[in-house]
Amino acid sequence: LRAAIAPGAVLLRGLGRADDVQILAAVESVIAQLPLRHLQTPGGHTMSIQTTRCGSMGWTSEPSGYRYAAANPHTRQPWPAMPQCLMDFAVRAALDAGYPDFVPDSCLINQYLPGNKLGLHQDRDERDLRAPVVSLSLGLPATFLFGGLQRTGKTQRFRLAHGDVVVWGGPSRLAFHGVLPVADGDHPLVGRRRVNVTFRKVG
Ligand code: MD5
Ligand code: FE
Repeated sequence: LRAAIAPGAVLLRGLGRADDVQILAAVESVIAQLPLRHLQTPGGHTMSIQTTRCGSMGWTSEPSGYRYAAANPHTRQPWPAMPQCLMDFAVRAALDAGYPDFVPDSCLINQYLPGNKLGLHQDRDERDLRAPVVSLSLGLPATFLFGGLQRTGKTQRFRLAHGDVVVWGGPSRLAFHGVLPVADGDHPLVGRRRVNVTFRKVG
C-alpha cells in the first residue's frame, strides 16, 4: 500500500512486515557489535532515545556538534558493516517509492522505550540532500510529527506502526519532524520498545 502523505514523502504501510524476523535479527546483530547508548546533544542534553549505527558513515552527536564520520570517535574503529538484508530492504523500499538510484552508506538505529520522544528537528548533516531518507518503524506504534521548513509552522501527525516505511524525499527531505512520547505496550516480536531504522546516503 503506497500513499503520498506530503510532497515528496511516500508511506509504504507494512512493507517491513514480511521480513520482520530477519530484519530484527540484523538490527540485534548491529546492537551486539555496538551497543545502544544515549547520545549527548551539542546543547548539553542527553537524548532520551538510544542510538547505534552501521554502514561506512555513522552519525554522531557530541557536545562539539552533530556530524557524520567514517570511524567511531570513541574507539577509532570503523562502524559495524551494514547487514546485507538491511541494505537490500532499503534499496527495495526506495525503488517502490520512486527512487531507483538510492544506495545508502549509513544506517541509524534509534530505540524508543515507553515515554521516550524525539523533539522537532531537521536532518541536514548529510552532504547529498537530493537522496531521500528511508525510515522503517518496528515494534510499538508512535505518533510522528511532520512540520514544514520552519520550526514554528503547523504540524501534521501520522501514526507509524510495526513494519511501516516512510521515504522522505523531495521537499519533505528538509521538513521539521519529531516523535511524540511512545505509549507503553508490548509488541509480540519486538517487545516493549519502538525501534526506528533510517537509511541515508551521506555522500
Ligand atoms: C524516527 N528518526 O522515527 C525518525 C524517523 C532521525 C529521525 O528523525 O533523525 O533519526 S526518520 C524521519 C525523517 C527523516 C528525514 C526527513 C523527515 C523525516 N521529514 O521530512 O519529516 O526515529
Ligand atoms: Fe530526523
